[in-house]
Amino acid sequence: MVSKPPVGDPVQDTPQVTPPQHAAAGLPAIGHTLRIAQEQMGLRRTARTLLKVNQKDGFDCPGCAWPEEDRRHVAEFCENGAKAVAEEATLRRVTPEFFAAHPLADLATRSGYWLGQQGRITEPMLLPEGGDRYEPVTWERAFAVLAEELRALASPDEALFYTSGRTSNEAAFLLQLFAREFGTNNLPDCSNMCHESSGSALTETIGIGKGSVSLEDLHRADLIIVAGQNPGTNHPRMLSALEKAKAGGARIISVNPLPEAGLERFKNPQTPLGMLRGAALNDLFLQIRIGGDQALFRLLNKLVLETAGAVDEEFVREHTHGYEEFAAAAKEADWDETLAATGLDRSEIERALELVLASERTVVCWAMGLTQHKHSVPTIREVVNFLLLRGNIGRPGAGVCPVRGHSNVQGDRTMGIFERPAPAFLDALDKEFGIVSPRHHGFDVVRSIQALRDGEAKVFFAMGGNFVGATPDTEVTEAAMRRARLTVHVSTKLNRSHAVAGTRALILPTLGRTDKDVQAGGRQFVTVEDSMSQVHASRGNLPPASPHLLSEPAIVARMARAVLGDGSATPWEEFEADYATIRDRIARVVPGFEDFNARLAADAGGFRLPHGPRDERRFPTKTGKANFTAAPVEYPRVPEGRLLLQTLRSHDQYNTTIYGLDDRYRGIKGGRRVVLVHPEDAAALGFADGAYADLVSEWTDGSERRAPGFRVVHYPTSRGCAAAYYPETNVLVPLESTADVSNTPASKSVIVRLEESASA
Ligand SMILES: Nc1nc2c(c(=O)[nH]1)N[C@H]1C(S)=C(S)[C@@H](COP(=O)(O)OP(=O)(O)OC[C@H]3O[C@@H](n4cnc5c(=O)[nH]c(N)nc54)[C@H](O)[C@@H]3O)O[C@H]1N2
Ligand SMILES: Nc1nc2c(c(=O)[nH]1)N[C@H]1C(S)=C(S)[C@@H](COP(=O)(O)OP(=O)(O)OC[C@H]3O[C@@H](n4cnc5c(=O)[nH]c(N)nc54)[C@H](O)[C@@H]3O)O[C@H]1N2
Ligand SMILES: [Mo]
Repeated sequence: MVSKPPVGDPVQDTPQVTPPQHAAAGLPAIGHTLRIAQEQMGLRRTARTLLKVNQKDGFDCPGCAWPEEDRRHVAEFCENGAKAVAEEATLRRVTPEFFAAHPLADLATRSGYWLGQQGRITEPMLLPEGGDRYEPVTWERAFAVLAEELRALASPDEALFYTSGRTSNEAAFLLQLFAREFGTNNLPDCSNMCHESSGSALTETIGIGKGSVSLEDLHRADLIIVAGQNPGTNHPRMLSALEKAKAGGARIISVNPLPEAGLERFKNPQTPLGMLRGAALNDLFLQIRIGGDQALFRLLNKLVLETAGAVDEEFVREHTHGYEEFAAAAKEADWDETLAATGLDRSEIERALELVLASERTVVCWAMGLTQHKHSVPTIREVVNFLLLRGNIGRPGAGVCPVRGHSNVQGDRTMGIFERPAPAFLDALDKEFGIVSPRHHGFDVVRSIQALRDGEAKVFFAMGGNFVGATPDTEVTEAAMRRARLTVHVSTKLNRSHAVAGTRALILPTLGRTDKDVQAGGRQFVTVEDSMSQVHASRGNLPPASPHLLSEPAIVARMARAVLGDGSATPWEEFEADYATIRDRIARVVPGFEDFNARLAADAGGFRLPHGPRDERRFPTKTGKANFTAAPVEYPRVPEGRLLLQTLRSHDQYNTTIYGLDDRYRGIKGGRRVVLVHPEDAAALGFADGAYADLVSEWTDGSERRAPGFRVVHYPTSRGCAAAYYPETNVLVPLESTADVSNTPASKSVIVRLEESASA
């Protein structure tokens, strides 16, 4: 295997701007995919990996959580999935020599893009107390350090175990088991920053925090509303499902402050005609103000209530609770207030209502545009009200569709990665393993940062992800992390979190999805759960990036043995040798996984987990029915001269992993420090296109945060709103600015002012 040399820091942020595009995918996407893949992997590896993505005998794409079609294409991946694969299967390597040449202080000056471009980490590394750089260590020593620090804690609750959503079911199950045997529910995860608001709202209203639709339902829908989601970049394979739905007669409404190219027109790379012409997807584009969605759905609900025969009365009577109170609140919805909150015209809302009333089967899809606001939970509850009114849950072609991010973020939750576990789950776990799990709740992401900041937590362990890169209030978070006694990152690649270390720090390099995993019990596979509750196997086929890597399950098993020692009766060694033995335990603890191994053996495509509302209109809520709710309508109030900033993804990134400096569909090239502002707002604030501005956020306690040097781009976003990329703008999001109930950072509503920039 030929390693490629690391690349130098190419980050010269000089964005070039051309008009945004009006169609997604198609030929440029394929060319782009192959170029990136070959640069990282070479030709042979490119063919070897990309043909195995999402195949039944292959690995699950490490990109998004969108499900696979039952009849798969030869190439069942998209441009951005291919980039995620190439990023992991790269031939570049980060070796002990690399760490010798780059002290911590040097790593801390590098961009996230540069760090990621250095390649796969090859050996475990330790930053010793007082040391200025990471040094190679043996795995034995690494686990001994972990054991030393964890055993020295005054309470197990001084340890934090974070999980990012790529972790397999098997590794996740072991990690939560270890944490609970150790004695804590401190299991924050990326979900806390992502779909936690969806989980909170859905669990309360329909009794389960997961989506209720399958791909088949999307194909059969009459109306699909896509609110607060940019599938052209973040879930490109969803566009095929939307195209198919349209071919079957479905209408699509997109609700978004930005005109996203993927929702305008889709050029399907899997079909020849699609490549040429493409299909128009959107029937109606509601260019909403940031945070206006609850008001929009509330008014639509009022209008449905006022239309004779529009409410599914039988469904409401048989299956729901709280209708009267909700209907009374909805009747109060006010046109003028709604128009102010949404920035829409009356005629646009009337057109939406026509489409809603014409549909017998409606699906609402959403992602971060709905989940990352102060009032996200009531917003999503209002979406549920909207669907319940016309009986659109638990019948074919209809339902709720929160579109998940990370490829196994939903599975990790199912496996018990949750700081507020259900008592029934802990009971089953305790019974199976003869342990006593703590019953008090643990810390979520934001609480974990506060605990580190305040000295309440001292050991931070991350199963993947980039904690300091992904979390809000970067300066506060980094200072908090540096107070830790020990920080530990189980990682495939370098990122910012490795450069922000506690007194001691460990980097534990691990196998990725694409790597072949051989243990004492032979070749292993793992399992994942997609956004539509389908559980299936994932099997890597590449020689691992280095002979020193351990798999994630192996790392947890060895950590558990080192920390718990003879005190644990759990067969950690057996779990490490043969993951089927982990699945046997999952089968006995987690409902829906009965005969786990046998069912996987029978069909590598896996099985769907049960879902009461979807399968039999059974709603496992406190009332035993689907709950209507009646929260007051909220929307952000933005002071004069300020903008409401959303922090979002470009086309060339996967969360904090930056693939390149372009955002092709939005017409941005060669730089990421851009802020998209409506031309008239920019003019009113005195910023020409091409001017440079500092973004200064203003928080209710009077504090301010600054992100300097953003090129102003005049862009057709909704009035009063702005957009800039994450993670560069995380510095602007106050730690305390979170969603009510779910505590998710409000990354999509940051009040900012623009100041002329000194650093053009
Ligand atoms: N290639 C790629 N794929 C990814 C990821 C990636 O980074 N790169 N990330 C993965 C992860 S973890 C996740 S969670 C998903 C994220 O998938 P998305 O949620 O699509 O990601 P964002 O870029 O945050 O886009 C938010 C969208 O919501 C819109 N929006 C913002 N505020 C509002 C609002 O108030 N109302 C409405 N109606 N719309 C609003 C924005 O304009 C934008 O279109 O993607 C997953 N897939
Ligand atoms: N401002 C703002 N902040 C946000 C968001 C936003 O929209 N705006 N979105 C939020 C959302 S939705 C999410 S999900 C979070 C994402 O938060 P995280 O999941 O923590 O972040 P990622 O950038 O996805 O993590 C990337 C790192 O994961 C590691 N990695 C990759 N593959 C593997 C693997 O197979 N195993 C292991 N062990 N490690 C691996 C690599 O080292 C890589 O650098 O960010 C959140 N933060
Ligand atoms: Mo996410």
